[in-house]
Amino acid sequence: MNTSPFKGQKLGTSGLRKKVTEFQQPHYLENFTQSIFNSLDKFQGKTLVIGGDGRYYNKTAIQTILKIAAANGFGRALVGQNGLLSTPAASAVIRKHKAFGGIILSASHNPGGPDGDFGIKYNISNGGPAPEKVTDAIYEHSQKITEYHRTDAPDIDLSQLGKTQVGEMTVEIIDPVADYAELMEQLFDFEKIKALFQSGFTMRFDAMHAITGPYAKVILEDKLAAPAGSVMNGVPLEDFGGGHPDPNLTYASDLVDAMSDMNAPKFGAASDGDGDRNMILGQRFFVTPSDSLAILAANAHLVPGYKGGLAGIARSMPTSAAADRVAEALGINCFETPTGWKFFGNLLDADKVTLCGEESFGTGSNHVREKDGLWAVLFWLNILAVRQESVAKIVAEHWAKYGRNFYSRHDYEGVDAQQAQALMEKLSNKFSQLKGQIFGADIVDYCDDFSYTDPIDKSISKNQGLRIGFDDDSRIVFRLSGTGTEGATLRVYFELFEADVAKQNIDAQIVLADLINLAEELAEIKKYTGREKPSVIT
Ligand code: VG1
Ligand code: CO
Repeated sequence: MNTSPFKGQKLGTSGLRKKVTEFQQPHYLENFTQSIFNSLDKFQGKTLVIGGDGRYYNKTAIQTILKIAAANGFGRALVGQNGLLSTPAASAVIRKHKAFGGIILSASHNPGGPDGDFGIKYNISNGGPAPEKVTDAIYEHSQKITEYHRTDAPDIDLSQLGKTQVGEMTVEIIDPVADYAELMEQLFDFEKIKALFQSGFTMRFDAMHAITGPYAKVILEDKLAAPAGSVMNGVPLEDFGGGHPDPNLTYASDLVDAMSDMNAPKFGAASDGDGDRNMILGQRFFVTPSDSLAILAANAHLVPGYKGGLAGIARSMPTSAAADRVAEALGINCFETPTGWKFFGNLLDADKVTLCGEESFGTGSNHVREKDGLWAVLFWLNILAVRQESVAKIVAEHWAKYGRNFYSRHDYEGVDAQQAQALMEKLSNKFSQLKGQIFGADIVDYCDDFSYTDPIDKSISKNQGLRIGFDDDSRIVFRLSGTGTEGATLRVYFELFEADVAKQNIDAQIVLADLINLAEELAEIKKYTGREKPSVIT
């Protein structure tokens, strides 16, 4: 068998993400795939789900992975037609077909194409991202791998539905949308949403030329009777049309423009490269992901799949505490986890939580074990169909009742990795002297590097972000991204709570200005990043 020296990579929040050109090196993908299988046990004869977000190299990688899976003894592979499966759909397929696990090819919101990014991620039998125990094992194996096993078989036709063979393994090409659409129909009131569209309600969904196009067309336009053209940029392209498939105010500017018009549709939404993120917009109105989670929780009783109540809510640490306030009102627990969906898995499996969310445009529930972009859109549509109010009104009423958690995230993308590391170290050293200090009118309540003990398996995850909190519940969080492929990305998160309705309708950047200035004072962001301002403000 072929072998090659392979420098394994410690896996970030979402598997291995690298430039396409790195994945194209001889034996690179093979060694990594074999390292995944080496870290797994007892999968002989079992089912593996494979699919990706359609980016450049997706199909090539699938052909290789199939041959390695066959040689390693998997009995069956379920592959999305044309190699497509959104991340949440892959999770749904793993669960429905009781697969051993799945391999998802995606670099999520990172740009694609021959010069873009590629990624590979392993999901376990619950449909969720491999926990750290597994990703650490994959890393260990990638460090010592000396050979991989590959069946010598011809490439298969990924476009034909039905069964075929790769060596001893049966491959089934499946409709990538069907299982997922069926699950959505079980959770949401499709009749009511359809009636909403038939009454003249308008929306725009921006698939950003990524994976959700086919899903959105079938579900929104075919099943729910949204007017033709409601889905924009709906054809998946290998390079996402040259765009950056990240649904935020900067990169989803087509949609933001469409929603800013006086005649804008009533509802706008976008998803990312692999379909697990969502951005929610009303007419000339942006809903922060943190608020979206809280609003879904507060209105869950209006949605068939959740009308029995929520077991609990979980949010990542940098996500605002808006959801905590809803949990408190509902008398349920709210868990605070590190960044990354894998930390929700145990809580969901143990029925401790029903809804989960991250400030990075991620929302989801116990229906799968990934965040789910279209699911969030359908959840909003279901609420809008029942309440018959505008997005802006629903949000304003929410703030009036629970208070508003002003929130913003500033990203400094692609900065020098060593400088970013130095910034974090210096800040961390300063932290020991900050507690009790007064800045403006506020006293530092706590400052630490977030550490998390999983309530179920008691595993500990350290160094999950530097945070400084004040006595008025405002806070700043500093983290380095674990998903970038160029240099480092510094993320700075700001939050401030305002109960007074009269002070809630102000621009967040203005309200947060003191905290933003303080972040600069404490961390010397301009000096270390060499940037005058963030690359993305959310
Ligand atoms: C980012 C987000 C995080 C999310 C992760 C994967 O990670 O901040 O909340 O879970 O991306 O999302 P980081 O380490 O870059 O901050 V996805 O849609 O890329 O799988
Ligand atoms: Co994603």
